[in-house]
Amino acid sequence: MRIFNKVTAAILAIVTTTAVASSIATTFAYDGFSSSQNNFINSFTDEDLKECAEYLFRHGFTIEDAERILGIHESDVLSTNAEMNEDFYNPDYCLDVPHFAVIINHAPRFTLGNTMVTLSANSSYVNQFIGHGVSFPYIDHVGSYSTDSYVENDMVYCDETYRRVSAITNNNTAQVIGKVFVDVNHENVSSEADLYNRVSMNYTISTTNSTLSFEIFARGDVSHNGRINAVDASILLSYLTKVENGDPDPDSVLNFNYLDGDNHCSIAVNKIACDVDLDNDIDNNDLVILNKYLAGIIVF
Ligand SMILES: [Ca+2]
Ligand SMILES: [Ca+2]
Repeated sequence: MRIFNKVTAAILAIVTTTAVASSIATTFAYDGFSSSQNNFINSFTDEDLKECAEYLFRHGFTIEDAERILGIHESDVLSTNAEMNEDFYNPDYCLDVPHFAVIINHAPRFTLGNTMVTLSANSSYVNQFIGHGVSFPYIDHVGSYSTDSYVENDMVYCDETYRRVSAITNNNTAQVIGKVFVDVNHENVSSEADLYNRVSMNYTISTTNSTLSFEIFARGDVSHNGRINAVDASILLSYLTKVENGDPDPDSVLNFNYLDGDNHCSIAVNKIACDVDLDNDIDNNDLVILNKYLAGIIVF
């Protein structure tokens, strides 16, 4: 209930901002911030929220940005938290933003030799696949990657080949090994769940100790619940704040359980979704871009 609690705290805080800011015992003046910024920070009683607000001001976000990202003006925030048993794939509609398939290796330490993955779909549902290398989950990875997209008999395909790609030493948690852009034909795909069901994956792997699977996410949907809103920005903000502050387990904010009782490798999948600007890294610019999207300044 981590994010839910934060957002709840944020909403409660804004209701009583003036009174709370002037009376709570833990009010501090933060070096380098304006009095308005200090009042905003001190409007939160939750220490994690204070740190998130400080992060935003250190990185040049305005108070208006901070209010939006922390969910204060999002009336539907409380009903859109994945930790409240949201669907993993929304069954009602397909978001009109770019989608990506991520290929997940469930035991990366055992992956040696070549791994070959083919995604396929009927061309009435997917116009094309475009493969992208993913480097940051596999720190210190070695090996090579190639991709090939083609069309045959009303089917679109994407062949992904990973040669001698090895994972972090002794790392045996699920990792995303690759990312593929899924060019969705929105006229025929009815929902996020429908899109997932229209895509198939086959693979071969050189060892028998590991398996692969795939998931599909929409750009900006960090929580993978089929909605893009302040919850996603709040999760990304929490992750970035924990990384910058040296928290020992920043990945914890990306870990969710969904309506079907599975967490769907949520840390691995959601971490890829945190790369909102698609530059193969997770940093402050991802939050800048997501904030601009939420403010209606840009579209994905
Ligand atoms: Ca979301
Ligand atoms: Ca990025």
